Amino acid sequence: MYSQGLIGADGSTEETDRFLEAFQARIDAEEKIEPMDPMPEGYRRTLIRQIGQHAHSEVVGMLPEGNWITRAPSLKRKLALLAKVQDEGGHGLYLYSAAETLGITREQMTDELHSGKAKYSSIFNYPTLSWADMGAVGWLVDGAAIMNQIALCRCSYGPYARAMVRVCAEESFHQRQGYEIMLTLCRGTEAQKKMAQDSLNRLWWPSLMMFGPHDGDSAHSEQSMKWKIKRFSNDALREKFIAATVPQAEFLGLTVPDPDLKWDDGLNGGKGGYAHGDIDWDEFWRVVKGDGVMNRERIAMRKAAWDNGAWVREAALAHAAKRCDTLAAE
Ligand code: BYC
Repeated sequence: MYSQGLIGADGSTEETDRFLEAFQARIDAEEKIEPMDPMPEGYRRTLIRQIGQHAHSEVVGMLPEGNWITRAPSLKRKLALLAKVQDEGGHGLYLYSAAETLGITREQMTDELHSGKAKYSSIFNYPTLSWADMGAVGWLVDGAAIMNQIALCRCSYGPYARAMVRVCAEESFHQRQGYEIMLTLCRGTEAQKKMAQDSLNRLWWPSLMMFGPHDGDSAHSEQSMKWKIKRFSNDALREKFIAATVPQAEFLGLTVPDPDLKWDDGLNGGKGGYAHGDIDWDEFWRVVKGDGVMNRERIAMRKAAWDNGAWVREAALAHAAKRCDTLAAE
């Protein structure tokens, strides 16, 4: 079924060149690529990597917020947070299913997460220290995720693009519930506003890191944009996020923790934009490579959840096998 995926592996024959050209023509014509379509091996591998990492991010992303469900300040807040965390689990499932259409199994992807071979978003290796972090995660982390994912709704690979439509609708609700928590805190007591400011101080820079390295240091962007897996570069999306989020911080009466941040009319060919300080890239790569504050704990929690759920998977498979036997005997 996936033998087509090997076309182009040696990159040398005329037939291969013709195939690659025809494939690129389909991409340029905005045709969606579907699971049974022939595709270059590099396209397939890039998608497995990105969709797998995206799925892992959703599932690991349940942990920092799951941590606060029992400590939510009211029943309504608890219900909203519970629903949000469940949504993230659902996003992980759509995405694992989309990746499976490319010929990798859920078990293989899980092994890669547990062994550290597959990455997940750096943001989830930061701790959530206060209730205000539930506001800041929704506002900033889901806000950054939407900025990236709206573009992925137009990804050239059909199953990924379609999964993103529902994910984006749910992320919009998440962003709003986060912003509303921030608004409530900022209109509350001095201590509550201070808590909100502290969250923004800790989560602003890690949220900007979610968009990945600068374009010049992004190993995959050029090819991924040619294949229309990615529609915008990492820096372009980061700039859009900053432009959308700074006015929201101002409305809250909070200060973005960047002394170099200022509006500059001359940026973007005269359209204007925010000039800002640079990310601490040493910190980014340290976290991405597994040495953030929470990396070890997050992976240990995921492994424990996988191991503890083994009996459920075994029971479900045994039930399915028995049902097949029964149907075959009828
Ligand atoms: N963290 O060449 P580049 C959510 C890696 S969760 C870790 O630019 P690419 C939510 C990158 O993988 C939503 N690693 O890569 C859930 C690559 O490493 P490998 C998460 C990063 O793929 C719960 C290397 O650096 N969203 O919504 O072209 C609660 C070079 O980078 C990061 C997604 O996953 C990072 N931040 O572009 C709340 C979106 N950045 O594979 C919310 C889907 C880069 O060569 N993913 N790396 O070893 C993407 O759009 C792209 O993969 C990225 C990176 C923009 C992230």
